[in-house]
Amino acid sequence: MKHKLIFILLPVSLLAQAALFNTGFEEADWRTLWNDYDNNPAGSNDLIADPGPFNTPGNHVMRLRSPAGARGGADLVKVLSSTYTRVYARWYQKWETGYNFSAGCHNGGLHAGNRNYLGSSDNRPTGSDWFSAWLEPCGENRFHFYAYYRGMFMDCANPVGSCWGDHLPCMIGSGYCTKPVYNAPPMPLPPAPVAGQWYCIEIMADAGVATTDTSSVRPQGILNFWVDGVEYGPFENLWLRTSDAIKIGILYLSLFNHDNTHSTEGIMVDEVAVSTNYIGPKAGVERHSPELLSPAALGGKAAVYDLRGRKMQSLEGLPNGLYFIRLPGTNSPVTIKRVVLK
Ligand SMILES: [Ca+2]
Repeated sequence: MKHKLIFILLPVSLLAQAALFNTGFEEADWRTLWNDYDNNPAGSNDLIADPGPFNTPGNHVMRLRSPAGARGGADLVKVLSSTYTRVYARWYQKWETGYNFSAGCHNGGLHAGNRNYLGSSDNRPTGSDWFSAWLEPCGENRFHFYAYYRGMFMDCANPVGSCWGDHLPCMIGSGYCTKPVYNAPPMPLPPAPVAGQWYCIEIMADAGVATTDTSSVRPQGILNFWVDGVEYGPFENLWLRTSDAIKIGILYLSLFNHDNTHSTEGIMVDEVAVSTNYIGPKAGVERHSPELLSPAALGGKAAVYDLRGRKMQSLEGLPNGLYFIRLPGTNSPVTIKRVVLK
């Protein structure tokens, strides 16, 4: 007997959220919401009509495209009204159909410290200047953090030699992935995005303890991320800062390409939210790939309950009906309604 599984995400973000920023790009004066020095010119930043992640008639999204035939990028910079030790940012992102994933690239994320360090590379932050955590598929195919911070260790020969950001999780081999604790966990691997499909991306950065001496003080910085409500971290005890003054204050949505090999097609973003609490996918019915949420992909991390709240021993062999899968999350586990059709 063939079983069909349908997964539906329920609106369960019930925790009070300290919203710091929200936009669905439906504001006519959208440019005034952002703080880019270049004021987001047409051609790189275009508000376009697109049904978006929820197939909504009349919806608008922001399209970011790199300048044709050249190194460069397009971005959106939001300077929050204050700075914070822990920040969550959630947005929906789609790589346009035709996007060339093999071109060298970077995407964006959260930034702490002076905004003029945005996009910096080649040098280790001192810990009293800045740190950043971008979520991207670049160089790995699968989603991972690309992070610059005081304690970065993977490919940083400073003060003599080049210095590049850490990959978390690290999936590009033992030459780069030098600390097993931060290497790809056995289950589940983050997905590899494909063009033409919307992804719900959420990242969290916690600046941790400011210290100059990690031999006596645990730095306790944390990075974590979720794709379509599934958690792929956390990455803990990172040494992100040496000064309490370095806190998270900027959302940076970005497409950057290293050279002229990139496609005309770029990325689209929509439904952006920033909070001091876990946000989760936008409330409503969403499609999830059965593959992403299969029992095998979930490993032992999910708990299954029936409609009366009774915990089930296994996903296998359940009779036809509705079940809830509780996924592990830092603050607000996502609940998935699973429909078993036989
Ligand atoms: Ca929109």
